[in-house]
Amino acid sequence: LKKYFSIILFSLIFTGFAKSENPIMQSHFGPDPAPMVYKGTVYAYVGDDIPGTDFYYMTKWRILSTTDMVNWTDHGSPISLESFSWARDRAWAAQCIERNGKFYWYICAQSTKNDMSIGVAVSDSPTGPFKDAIGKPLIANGSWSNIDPTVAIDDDGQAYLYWGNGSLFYVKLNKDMISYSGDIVTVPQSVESFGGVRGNKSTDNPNKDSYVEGPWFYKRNDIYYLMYAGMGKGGECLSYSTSKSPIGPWKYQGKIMEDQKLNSFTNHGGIIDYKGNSYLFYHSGLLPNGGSYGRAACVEQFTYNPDGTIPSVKATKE
Ligand code: FUB
Repeated sequence: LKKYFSIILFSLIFTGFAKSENPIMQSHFGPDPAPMVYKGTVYAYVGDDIPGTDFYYMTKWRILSTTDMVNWTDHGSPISLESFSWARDRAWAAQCIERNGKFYWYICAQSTKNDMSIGVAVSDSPTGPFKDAIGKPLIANGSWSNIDPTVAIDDDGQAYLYWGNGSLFYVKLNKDMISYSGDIVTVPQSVESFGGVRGNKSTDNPNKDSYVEGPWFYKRNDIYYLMYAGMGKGGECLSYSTSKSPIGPWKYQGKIMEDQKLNSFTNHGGIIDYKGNSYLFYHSGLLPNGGSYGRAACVEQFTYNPDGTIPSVKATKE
């Protein structure tokens, strides 16, 4: 009996009570975390901030993984700007998704044509090797708004790619995940859908919020969610809207994570369910030498309210 008691106590201490340390990777900066659950493992696709820079001059992306939300394995940097012949700078936020055994990693970068474009790399494994799937951008139209792709596949097999800074866009991806059909749609923004309209001074903005960037699109229990970076008092907060349809109309639901002065102007998040729990990923500038251009991925566990709304989540600093 004593032996079993010790085993249970040991398990509780090292699993039940164990908590991920924030940031989840301490050896490198890794902002804009995009979690993906695949076959019992959580993968976090992140960027790579360069200490000492004064802008988001990033050159590569990294992958981490875990099976217990505590111990993270660093899989290094399987793709960089060099992986895309059309990319020249600003290796910004990205997200990976699996379809039919292939992994599609949607990235954005400044292109040689001097705009922000969205590309896609493909692999047979969640950790690579990845290669540019089409040899050119998937979304490119001379705009600087084409950043922060987020992707999800609906129950009927239709995949949607959302993205955008300031404006929010989506397209319906084809089954091959590397092309799309139909026009790029600009999502209408209003107080009802996103809490406010950025830059529109004539708009009443009772929630002091608005869509800025960093969308995270997913479906859970028949509710479609769009989490995104909204504008807080001195930096970005994480806000969200919901819909009964993958293409809206969206209903503003409030802030998930306030602008908590995490030593970073931006915030950028992702949400997953894993082993019966729900997790919010975000980033902070709290690593030594960190800041707005030295950000690292963090995670908090949370519980959805019974009606599917998301409670306010506080960032923990360790
Ligand atoms: O990491 C570069 C940019 O900062 C991202 O694309 C934005 O979402 C913001 O986090």
